Amino acid sequence: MEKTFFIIKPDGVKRGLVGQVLQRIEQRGFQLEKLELRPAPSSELVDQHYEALVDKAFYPLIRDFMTSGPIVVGVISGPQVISCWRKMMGATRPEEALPGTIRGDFAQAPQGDETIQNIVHGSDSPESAAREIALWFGEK
Ligand code: IDP
Ligand code: MG
Repeated sequence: MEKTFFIIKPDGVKRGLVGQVLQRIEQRGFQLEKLELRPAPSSELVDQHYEALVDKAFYPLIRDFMTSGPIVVGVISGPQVISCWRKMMGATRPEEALPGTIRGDFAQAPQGDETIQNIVHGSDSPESAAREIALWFGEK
């Protein structure tokens, strides 16, 4: 069965949205394979997770945001779970995310800086899912 990796980012945990995000996963019928509350992740781990973005000018904002507090990490499985979870998350930018999506219903538009606080992460391909599951749940 297809698997994907997800994160409830620091804004989602801080704002008390863990239950509502997990409820959507369960309501959709996806199987929870792994689920953990973790302390704020290290910069090193976040850099590895976002290895494709570390050279972008805005990357320091992502690192500061992702290391700013506890997160929930998990693995879910189900038919076409990778693309379905990304549809459930909605567009990257809160102001573009449609109502009915997690980001469209819960993410607040940016106030002040260019940080995009958008509640959730989901792997974008089978290769990313395998890499991210190994990174966050694999043997050290
Ligand atoms: P995704 O989370 O929808 O897959 P990606 O393009 O993979 O979006 O970017 C990863 C994360 O990096 C986003 O969710 C967002 O938090 C942050 N991010 C992406 N683009 C920007 C940007 O232009 N400015 C600030 N943060 C960004
Ligand atoms: Mg992405």
